[in-house]
Amino acid sequence: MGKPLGNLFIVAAPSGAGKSSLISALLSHSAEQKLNNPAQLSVSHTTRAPREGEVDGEHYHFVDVSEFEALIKQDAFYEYAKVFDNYYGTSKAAISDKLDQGIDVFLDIDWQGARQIKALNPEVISIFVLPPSIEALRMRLDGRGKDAPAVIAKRMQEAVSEMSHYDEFDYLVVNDDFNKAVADFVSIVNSQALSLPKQNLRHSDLLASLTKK
Ligand SMILES: Nc1nc2c(ncn2[C@@H]2O[C@H](COP(=O)(O)OP(=O)(O)OP(=O)(O)O)[C@@H](O)[C@H]2O)c(=O)[nH]1
Ligand SMILES: [Mg+2]
Repeated sequence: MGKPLGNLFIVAAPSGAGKSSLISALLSHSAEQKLNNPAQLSVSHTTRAPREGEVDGEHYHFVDVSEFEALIKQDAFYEYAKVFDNYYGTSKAAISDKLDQGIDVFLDIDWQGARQIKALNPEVISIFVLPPSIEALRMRLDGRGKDAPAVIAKRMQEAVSEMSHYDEFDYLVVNDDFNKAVADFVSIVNSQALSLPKQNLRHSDLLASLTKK
């Protein structure tokens, strides 16, 4: 099997950096065909409880701890980690099929998962999203002033600990101006699709006809 046309992307960030909004914006660019490949977000498994409005199979596959541990035993995960007291994991199913079909797959995972995937697949492209300042992050994590200072302090501590891993990633996007950050994201994604090996796959007929003597 040669290399697939699709690219696998990891997107990680501290809570409050705006990762989910950036990924949604990217997926709408995909829907508007502004990307070279179609894009899909991989749906992880988690043992955390669904929040209001979250749909099983869409936001996550919600499972209990024993189901999750059974999946670990069956070697069903590409990677998994405990994040904030809950299990989260990316199942192997569907990722390589999608890449073979020319779909770019995005993994919204933490730094622990990013490390595991990089070790298994050096082709993966990893992007880390950062807030523009520590004050901006604090404001975004403040919970609109409704949460106790200790809760906010814990969130800040977790965010700072996630950010300490920024140098394990290939690309950094600073989310100050949102539209600029989306444009940066699109640049990273499109540039991977335009590399010689990918264009060779995508345009094999064209290249053959253009170079036929
Ligand atoms: N390793 C790994 N991490 C995951 C996976 N799925 C989600 N995560 C990470 O788990 C963390 C918590 O995710 P959620 O419980 O959905 O909470 P959230 O509100 O999205 O949290 P933030 O995005 O951090 O603000 C985030 O950093 C996710 O990127 C997974 O399959 N594997
Ligand atoms: Mg998130």
